[in-house]
Amino acid sequence: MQPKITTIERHILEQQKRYPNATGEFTSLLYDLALAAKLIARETTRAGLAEIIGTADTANVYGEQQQKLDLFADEIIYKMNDHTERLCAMASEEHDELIPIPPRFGTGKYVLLYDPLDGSSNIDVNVSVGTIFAIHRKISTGPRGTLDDVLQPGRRLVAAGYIVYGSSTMMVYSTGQGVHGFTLDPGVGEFLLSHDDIRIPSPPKYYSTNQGNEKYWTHGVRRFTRWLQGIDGEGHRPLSHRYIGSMVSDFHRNLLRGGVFYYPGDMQDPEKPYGKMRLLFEAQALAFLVEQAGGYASDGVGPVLDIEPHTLHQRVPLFLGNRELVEQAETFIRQHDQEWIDAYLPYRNRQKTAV
Ligand code: P6P
Repeated sequence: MQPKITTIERHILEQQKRYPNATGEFTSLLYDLALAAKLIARETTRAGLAEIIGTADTANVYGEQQQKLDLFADEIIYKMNDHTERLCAMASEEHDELIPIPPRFGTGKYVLLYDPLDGSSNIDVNVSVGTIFAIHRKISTGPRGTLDDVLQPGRRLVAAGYIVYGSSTMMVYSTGQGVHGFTLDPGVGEFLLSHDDIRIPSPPKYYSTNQGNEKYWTHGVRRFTRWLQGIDGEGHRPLSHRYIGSMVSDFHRNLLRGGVFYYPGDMQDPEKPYGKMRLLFEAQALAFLVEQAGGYASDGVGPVLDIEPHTLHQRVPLFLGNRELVEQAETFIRQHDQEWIDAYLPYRNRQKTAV
């Protein structure tokens, strides 16, 4: 007997029925993201053939060379949402500033934050990449969105998700009712439910981190890594190391098999103890998802979802995965890394600024 076939559109509609006063705006916003995902998937799978491969002659706010596909994905998501009157503003990892809704269009009650193509430096070597998105409710009182609508803690997110463009294209999202995964059937161009109500499994199997940075790591992070490897006796059952260099892919594998992804802060430059990950465009969305799946996300000090953002491109150290693993990281850091904590807290607790 054929299992029930559920498209992402039907699943989103069924989720909406749980919110009696939902107006459908939110549902349509998720539809539009699914459509954007299909358009981006089409380009990423032909990147090797199209003129779209390779680097653009621009860099983003982090000084990172932008890939042509970064800009393509960014444009697709923007054009899909700039006129729908569901958003009051957007924010993208590829844009220095808040992205306003063009004055000729009305605005809505949500704000969309997104990393259009995470891990895009892997495109040219055919390694899977992903899109990350997060949706907050508008909280500012004026007609147009402001930074206040974007600089909200992850605990207030109404939805988050990612698309992973891998051996198959999958869209994984949550509206706070569990985490659900859909696989794109390219034959019909539909995302079909393939992973209903994902829960991060235990015991975990993998740890994912760039061990090339070990020389910069704090003592507590080194202890945590040896613990994961089962070294020094009292360690955890040894986990296997898997690191793709594309966080969405590493996160997706660990979500389905159990494990931890971490990109810690370090003291290589005591002025920059905050690591590499972006709080608003990467960490909040994945933290929301992993907690919805029974896991936990920390910056090494406490929950990522409780961090009060102060700037649009704020960085954050990130430990993401099975709760028992992430909490162990916090314990080792608390025991051994007071110097790093003292260097990081002033950045973490900085007051909001315009940029
Ligand atoms: P590194 C990609 O640029 C990214 O933001 C994540 O997707 C990935 O996990 C990480 O950076 C890779 O960084 O320093 O290990 O190359």
